[in-house]
Amino acid sequence: MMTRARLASLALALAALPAALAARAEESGWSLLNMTPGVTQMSRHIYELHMEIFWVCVAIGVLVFGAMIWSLVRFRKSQGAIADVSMVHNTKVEIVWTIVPVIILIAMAVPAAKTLVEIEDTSKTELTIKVTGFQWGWNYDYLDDGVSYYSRLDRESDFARDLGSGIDPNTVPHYLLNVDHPLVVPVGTKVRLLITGADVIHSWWVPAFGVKKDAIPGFVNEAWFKVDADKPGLYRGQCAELCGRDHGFMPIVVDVRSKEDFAAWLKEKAAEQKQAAAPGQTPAPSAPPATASTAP
Ligand SMILES: [Cu+2]
Repeated sequence: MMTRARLASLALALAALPAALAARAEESGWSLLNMTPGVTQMSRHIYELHMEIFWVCVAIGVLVFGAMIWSLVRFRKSQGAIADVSMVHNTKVEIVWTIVPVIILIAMAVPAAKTLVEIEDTSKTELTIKVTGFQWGWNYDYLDDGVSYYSRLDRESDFARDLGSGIDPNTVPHYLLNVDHPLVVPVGTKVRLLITGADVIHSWWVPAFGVKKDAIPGFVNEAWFKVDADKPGLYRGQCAELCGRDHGFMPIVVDVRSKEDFAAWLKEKAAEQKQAAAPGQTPAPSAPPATASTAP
């Protein structure tokens, strides 16, 4: 029999296990197999929810398989165990194995619902960008500023991907993950995306933001993100809905800048596009240019 003190220390050790394992995983590189916490508050909440549920599953797995293996070993035939064929119904046990899972499910539903509500909360956004998925690229419209441009696979990747191009893809930086014109957003700002599709269903996915939303023709889906103030940089994603021949060739790059840099960029871009659209000049194309492909 285990003493009370030993049980208490075992419980303490078990409680500290997740944190200890997480630290170990971080050191060894095994954490790369896990979901990443990302760079937004929402992605962190999704990560925390994922870890909570994961440890619940681990505990259930250990208990269920533990009980099963223990019973198999303890009551084996060679030790003279005789199967009990008379116990076909036990009300007490049935009540317990109904109530306990219900409690576990409710305990998991509460944090899950909280996170879902946060994901759907597009109130109080500071910047709205319309994202339109095309075969095969993305159009970004800064609705309040009249800035609109098309973002597609960068030329270098595009040339290298052609059959018989003679270019070694390993020599192309960020092969198939670079675009010509990234989406530019400011840090520490709640950005709302209005996501739609122009031809078939696409999906705008940037894992570090915890955002993956379908771009469906005829529908406008909403998503939002707010990148941590101390995490400017380049973040990459891809179309996550099989959308045709070049589905694998429509990456996403988000260039997250400081608020000042972003404001300067937006001003410059707006002036540039205004000038391009001025009378006497060729108007800026509102539709994306045809995807250049050398495929026959
Ligand atoms: Cu797509």
